[in-house]
Amino acid sequence: MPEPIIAHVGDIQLELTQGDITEQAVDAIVNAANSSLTGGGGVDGAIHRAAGPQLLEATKKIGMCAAGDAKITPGFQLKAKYVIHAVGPIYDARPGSKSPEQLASAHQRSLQLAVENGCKTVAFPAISTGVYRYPVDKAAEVALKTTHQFLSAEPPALTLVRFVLFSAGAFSAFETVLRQLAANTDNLTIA
Ligand code: AR6
Repeated sequence: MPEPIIAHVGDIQLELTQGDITEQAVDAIVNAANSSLTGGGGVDGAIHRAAGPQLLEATKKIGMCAAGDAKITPGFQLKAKYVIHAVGPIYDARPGSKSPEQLASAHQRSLQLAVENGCKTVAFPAISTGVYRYPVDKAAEVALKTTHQFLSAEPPALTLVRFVLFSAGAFSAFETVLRQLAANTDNLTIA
């Protein structure tokens, strides 16, 4: 496993690590859900298995969630206090597709929900880059730019945003984008 990459936006830590999001001891982990919020494969399946059956009961009560939006539940048996269920887009490469806006919005809504619920630390997977086929380099750009903008906009009361990348390929794609972003912005530094 590579060493985590630690960057800062002002006082807020922005981190990349390779690993399993279900094991994260943060206030909220973000799930890459689908709009029915009834569980699925990939990271969604792993989160539901680790949280236990109460999670499905909780998401069923919420009902649908549109692509680009997010909903919050308790984390039940997870170390995380909350799960934020974000729905990313199924990748559409056609010109004028809404995929980038929807992916950005899924991140922004998740960060807003984290702040509204008093979270200080939050972990994201690489939303939409599995079953939903978003190319990971493009998804990394949207995820990191949106997060950087959110953390730069106003003091959002978060102390840590961590991207937990499951594969070496995803970690390396996020690292490349983070280093480019740090080179081109004055309030993002890598330790
Ligand atoms: N920890 C961190 N990342 C993980 C883990 C894990 N335990 N397991 C997989 N990943 P995907 P999507 C990575 O397919 O593309 C589900 O069925 C994985 O390697 O989980 O947004 C939902 O119910 C990939 O990089 O989510 C939806 O129907 C990333 O998580 C649909 O898939 C996202 O892959 C959502 O598709």
